[in-house]
Amino acid sequence: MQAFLDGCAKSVLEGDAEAAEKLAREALDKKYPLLEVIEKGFARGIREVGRLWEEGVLFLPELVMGAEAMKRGMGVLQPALAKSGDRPKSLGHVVIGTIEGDIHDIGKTLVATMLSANGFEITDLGADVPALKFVDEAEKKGAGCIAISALLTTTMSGQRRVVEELKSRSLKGTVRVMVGGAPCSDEWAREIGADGYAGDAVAAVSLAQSLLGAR
Ligand code: B1M
Repeated sequence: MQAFLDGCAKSVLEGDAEAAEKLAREALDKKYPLLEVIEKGFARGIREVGRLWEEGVLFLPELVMGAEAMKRGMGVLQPALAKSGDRPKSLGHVVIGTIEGDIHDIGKTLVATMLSANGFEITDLGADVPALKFVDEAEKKGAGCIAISALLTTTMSGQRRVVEELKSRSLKGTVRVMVGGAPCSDEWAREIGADGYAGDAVAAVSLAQSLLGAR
């Protein structure tokens, strides 16, 4: 299994989208645990790409190729992951997206998939979503939770704007807010008045369950 996970990471590190897709199909055929394949394989690869890029070893085109390979693999795995949960009834409605100015959507989509697989109704607004749109959509859909992803230190302040907008519409407390993404933390969530922070997709499911009273 470790050799297989290393292969997944390597396909992303080398920006080889064809290899990533082939490995993802192999994971399905061999019924490997999909979350492990994503987190310990493909996501490990993309984080390594990010680290090497930060160190100046890789350049932007290589970062983009790594992300493309990651997305090709995820494109195969995500539909299967979404089907893997049994969903007797909705545990609550979550409006999710990546905040304005930020186009990083791989982690957000993984979180959305896991929430959906675990029984939550999801409205996925995509990436680069204005703060007001999160609140408009939550109001329109009667959602109990807004989940905001931010991967950039320059965009995370948008999460605060969502909380402020909920306050100004007297919805704070009625609509709960969870934040996530690499620069976020428990401390940041407290600072901006969000209801919680989740560090990965599994933690996001537990947090949504507790925020929406589903356990
Ligand atoms: Co960008 N990028 N990027 N990038 N990129 C980072 C985030 C960076 C840390 C890289 C680095 O320097 N090491 C850095 C940010 C530095 C900072 O702000 N301090 C960075 C930068 C600077 C940039 C650009 C500015 C580069 C440039 O153009 N000069 C640019 C910005 C574009 C923009 O958004 N406006 C940019 C562009 C890109 C690509 C387009 C090439 C590509 C994104 C492709 C895409 O998403 N469609 C990309 C990538 C791939 C990355 C890294 C390498 C990997 C991100 C990723 O997909 N991880 C990233 C480095 C890193 O994160 N280590 C980096 C895999 C994913 C499964 O994990 O997203 O962390 P992650 O999600 C996790 C958890 O965080 C959590 O659960 C997920 C699953 O476990 N989580 C949540 C995420 N959202 C959550 C929400 C929740 C709960 C949990 O509830 C609300």
